[in-house]
Amino acid sequence: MAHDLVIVANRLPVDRVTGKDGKTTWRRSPGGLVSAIEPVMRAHDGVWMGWPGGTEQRLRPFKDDGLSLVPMSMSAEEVEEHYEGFSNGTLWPLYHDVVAKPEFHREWWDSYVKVNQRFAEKAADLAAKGATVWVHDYQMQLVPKMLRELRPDLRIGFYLHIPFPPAELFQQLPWRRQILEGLLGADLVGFQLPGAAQNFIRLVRQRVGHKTHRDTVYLPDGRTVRAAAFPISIDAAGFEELARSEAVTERAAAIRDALGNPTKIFLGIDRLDYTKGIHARLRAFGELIHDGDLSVGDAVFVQVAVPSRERVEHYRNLRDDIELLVGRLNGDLGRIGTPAISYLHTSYPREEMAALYRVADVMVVTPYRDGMNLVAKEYVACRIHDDGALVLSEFAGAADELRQAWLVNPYDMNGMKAALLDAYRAEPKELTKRMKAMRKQIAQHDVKAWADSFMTSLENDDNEHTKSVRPATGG
Ligand code: GDG
Repeated sequence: MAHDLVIVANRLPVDRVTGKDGKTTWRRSPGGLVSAIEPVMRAHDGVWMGWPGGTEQRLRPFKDDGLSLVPMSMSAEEVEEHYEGFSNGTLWPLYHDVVAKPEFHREWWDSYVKVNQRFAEKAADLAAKGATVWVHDYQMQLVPKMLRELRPDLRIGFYLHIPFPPAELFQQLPWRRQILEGLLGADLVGFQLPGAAQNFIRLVRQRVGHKTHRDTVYLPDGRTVRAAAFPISIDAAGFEELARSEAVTERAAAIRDALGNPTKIFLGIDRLDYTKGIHARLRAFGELIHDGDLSVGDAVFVQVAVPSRERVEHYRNLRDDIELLVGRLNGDLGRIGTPAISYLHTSYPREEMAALYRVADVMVVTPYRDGMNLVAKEYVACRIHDDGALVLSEFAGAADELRQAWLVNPYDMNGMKAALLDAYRAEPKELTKRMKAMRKQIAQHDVKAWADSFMTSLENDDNEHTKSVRPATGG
């Protein structure tokens, strides 16, 4: 069946789980992307294609909770080269300020091209005449061009969930021109922040040699491509409702109790990723205790580290580093039954996340670089009593909107310690003033507003020009 809306993403919104009885079922995967796209899918009779995880080859389209899903299989070699390799070993560190050293391997690139081509062919099969195809994220940057070659009748949008780096870093990539040209197959290329869109436009002018003006690229074939910022958000009302529920309220009280009723609870929740600055924030907290500014029992740091990309060596090493630090800090600073840091390497249902957000007096989000960071926004949405402090890295996209947070530079250890202490000591009046302003921002700019604004631009922008422009040069 042909569809009016096709969502192309590396991952499906569900994970395949095998029960104790050997039966396989689908479980909705956590995360912002799923809740962001779901309403758009329902409104447009859409279909979502992506990899369900694993290496099973013969998978059929299916429905889950009313959503039409098309699983795309990947071989073990493709998982290693396309997903773990080029996507997470090359692009992820390169696009996050080279926080870790990106690796460049020609076999990884070949696999990336092959997988993108297969996804483009499938999208071309699924889309009705004149349909809209919305391609997501860094694993799929060649799909727009490949798809346009197969189906020039489609409207194609692309959205990048992670940062887009400045030219000075992007040009390290041996395949920089192919990636830029891949994205230029779209009619609209969306980024989290205006700076990322500007980086892209500048690179297209410099490296591909196309004419650009403000947010628009003028292609020699008469097409235009617009690059603009669409900051992603969360289902703010949904989170608030969950936070207000009796079950979550009770659970929040139980968590505080279990932690020994400290005066203040600090909280970090992150995928275990080297971009998130987990190590630095725990060190800052540990030093505050060591210096005598905070005391164990009075303050506790709950750090939830959600398992992520565990087959990639860098991620395994990171886990070891963090766990070594937690062990050391608890060994040096903790008392029997009262650790300084309560560390959990696990993932939780949404209800537990909401209870943690409700119980946290100081939420600490300190990435070295982050496209947006939905955790920061979820915390704000769950603060139904307009209290609590958010300590937020200025290098998270969310810092553009959440100006009333305690903004920190995660590379500045003393600055981070001062902000943690200031947030810990803040007067209730100050907390309320800041939290109210942030809650207003999140309520007005929720995920529905994000999706509507992207779709409206994609469907209504005029994508033709009559300017005479020279053919592409550059390299
Ligand atoms: C990428 C970009 C951008 C986490 N653990 C659990 C759980 N989560 C949910 C959170 C949140 C989401 O996953 C994480 O989103 P973040 O934005 O914080 O970070 P990334 O995973 O790196 O996301 C990021 C995002 O894409 C969207 O564009 O903001 O910059 O890096 O929603 O709640 N959910 C549940 N259990 C967990 O244990 N249920």
